[in-house]
Amino acid sequence: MIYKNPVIRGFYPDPSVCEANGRFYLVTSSFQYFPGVPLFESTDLVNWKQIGHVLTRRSQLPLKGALSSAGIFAPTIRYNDGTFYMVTTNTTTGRNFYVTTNDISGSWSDPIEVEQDGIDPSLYFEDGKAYFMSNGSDDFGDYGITQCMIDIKTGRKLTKSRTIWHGSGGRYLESPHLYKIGDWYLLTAAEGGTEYGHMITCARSKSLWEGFEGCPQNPILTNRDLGGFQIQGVGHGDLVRKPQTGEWFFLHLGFRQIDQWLPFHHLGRETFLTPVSFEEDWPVCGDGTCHEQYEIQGEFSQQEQKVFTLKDRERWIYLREPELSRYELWGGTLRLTGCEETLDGKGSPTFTGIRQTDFCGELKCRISAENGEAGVTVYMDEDHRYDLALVNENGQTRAQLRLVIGDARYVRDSVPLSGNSAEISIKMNNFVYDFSVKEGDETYSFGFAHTRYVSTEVACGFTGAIFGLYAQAEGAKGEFSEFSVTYE
Ligand code: 6LW
Repeated sequence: MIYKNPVIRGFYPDPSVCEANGRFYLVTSSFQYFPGVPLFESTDLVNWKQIGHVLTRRSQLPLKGALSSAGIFAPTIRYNDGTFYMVTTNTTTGRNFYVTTNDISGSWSDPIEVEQDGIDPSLYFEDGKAYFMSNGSDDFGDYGITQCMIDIKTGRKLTKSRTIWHGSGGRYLESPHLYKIGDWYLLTAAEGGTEYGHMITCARSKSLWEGFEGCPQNPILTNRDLGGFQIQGVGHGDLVRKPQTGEWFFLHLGFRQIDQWLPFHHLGRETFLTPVSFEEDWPVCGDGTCHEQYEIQGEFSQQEQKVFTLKDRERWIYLREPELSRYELWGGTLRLTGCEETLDGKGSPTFTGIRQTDFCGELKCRISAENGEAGVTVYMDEDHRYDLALVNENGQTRAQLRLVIGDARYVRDSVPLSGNSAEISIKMNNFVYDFSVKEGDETYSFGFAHTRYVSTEVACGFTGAIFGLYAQAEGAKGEFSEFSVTYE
């Protein structure tokens, strides 16, 4: 059957995958958003359903003061002896930690910290022993992929941290994952930075601690030399074998430019699936690049979710440490209560959002506002966003479009509305968002704003566009109903 990439669309970067009881589980990074670490399930590696998040409690996820694109970085998920492990870094506290569960649909433990620095931690289990690796400096000051043995119950280090590989020479050596395949320990990693030079490299050894030799074909996967090609930045991945067919794959990140020739991406880094074969015991990804579609074994059909609503609860996220009493969902209506924090800040404004997962489509929502502002924001970060809102002040309501692009701000108001409720629409394609507000038979068209100015190339960082519903100003009330995002 043929499948299309990406297999998980929208801002779901740094995928890691494990297999347990005939199913696959996948996690991705979540940065300043709460809950943290989206969790997906699949039976065929192509169709992924989000079943929740791993970090769902404040005790697991301190995000106070987390800057945009800080917080939770790349996680790794592993299954060993009946237990799931998810290990990651909270870059805001600077701690590496893991959480565990025996029930993938239940809650996860409180964090167990490991005293090793660096990012992108990973675990490897063998003969009742647990090995912890990350990038960073080891206990001898040597920088690279660094490993120690730990007591998996407590996280305590049982050995010194020791660098086992220095990479193939690319900048930002990260994303280590260790596997035993045949007689070899295979170590995969990412290099080149998570932009256009990104790549997957690997090394192998017969020993866990030394002698790792780089693959002569490194990088084994990269699109850095493909000009005029929409899929870029492929790298940071995790290997998995499909037991049903014996096929191997990388689940890895990549991004889609808004156009083959336009180097901007606003949907964030997404999750791609690339088939892997083994030649002379080295992993080989076809011609070494990631393509838009592949033909693989098995009978399945790829289902893409085209409509998202408030009912897709597992998809909705908040900023940092939300005060959940400000959010009430009744039937199809979400009621938000504003607070003093605004979208301009780095706190927890009243905001709940869902990722933009594709280029073309339309967002619709009925909004009413009281005592302040209630709207929808196309949110990349506090300094790169487009807000379409109803603003209710002194008993009068207007529709307003606010564009925030770094230091440049543009605000446009409609004439006063006759009531305090209206339908908003954001039509989108690869290049622009087109904003309008309708009250009764009257439509106010605000014109369009370019996707490129909320792209990663402009905003920087590691996240992607989120459609956020928000209420702003102390005591402001926003009511949102008939919310949908429909992709073509
Ligand atoms: C992540 C690192 C990376 O920790 O970007 O693409 C960082 N790779 O491995 C943030 O996602």
